Amino acid sequence: MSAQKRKVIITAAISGAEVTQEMNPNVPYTLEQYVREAKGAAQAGASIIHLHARFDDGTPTQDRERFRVLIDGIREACPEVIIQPSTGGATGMSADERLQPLELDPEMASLDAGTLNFGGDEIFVNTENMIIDFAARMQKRGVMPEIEVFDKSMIDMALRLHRKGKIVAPLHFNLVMGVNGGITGTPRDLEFLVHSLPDDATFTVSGVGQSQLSMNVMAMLLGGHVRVGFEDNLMMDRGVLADSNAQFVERIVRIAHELNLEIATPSEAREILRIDEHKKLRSI
Ligand code: KMH
Ligand code: ZN
Repeated sequence: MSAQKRKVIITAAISGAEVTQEMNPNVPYTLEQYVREAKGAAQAGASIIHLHARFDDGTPTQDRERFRVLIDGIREACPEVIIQPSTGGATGMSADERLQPLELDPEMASLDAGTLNFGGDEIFVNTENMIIDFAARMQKRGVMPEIEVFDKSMIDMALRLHRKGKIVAPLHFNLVMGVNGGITGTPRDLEFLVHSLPDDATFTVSGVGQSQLSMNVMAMLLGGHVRVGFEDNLMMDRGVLADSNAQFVERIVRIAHELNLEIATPSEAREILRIDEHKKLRSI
């Protein structure tokens, strides 16, 4: 009898808020472009779409109605996929602005677990009270947080808030490696973060720029899940722009199969992450 293979969840972070079409013309801005990117990624094997919204001219926005249009369009093209709006938005946005997509009752949303230098004069602000408030709003709506950490101290912050009952289990982390101002995207640092997580937490790994591929592969070796996409990386190789988010997903699928792993479908991803347990906490 053959042993069951471990399933890897692939998240596609298709747009981000910082990258532009000047950097890679395939970054989506319009509804049509978003649907193209989400559908391609989902067909290639992504079960979660991490979503930042843009207006047609590329301006990042957390506007609820723009999210509604994009989510409806993506859902129509790929009804099964889990859509995970960002509550991080772009640097400089207020908390109220960032919280808007929660009003659409998504299954998941990102929950950033600390403040970070974001390069130059940019600061990505997430005070302790903001984290508590964002988590409470998610819990009230039954939205599962993906806890975004950019450094080890953010894991400690999230676990402290978990012990205080402010962030509830099941816990799922996204370890974002290699952000300018965050922890480096090296094997040593990724191991450090993974070993700092509780045994029953799930985790996915994002690597910025060139570290995307190595961090993704290491994530699979360490028992984690994988995030790819334009938000983190625009290049397939040195000097070679990626054609689509799907291209990154396809590469991970190939490597996962070589590593004797299977790719989780959206419904398997829901089970692995135990999204339902968060849904049940809904109190409004
Ligand atoms: N764009 C960054 C400032 C998230 O999606 O929650 C924040 C970010 C994290 O991308
Ligand atoms: Zn994001």
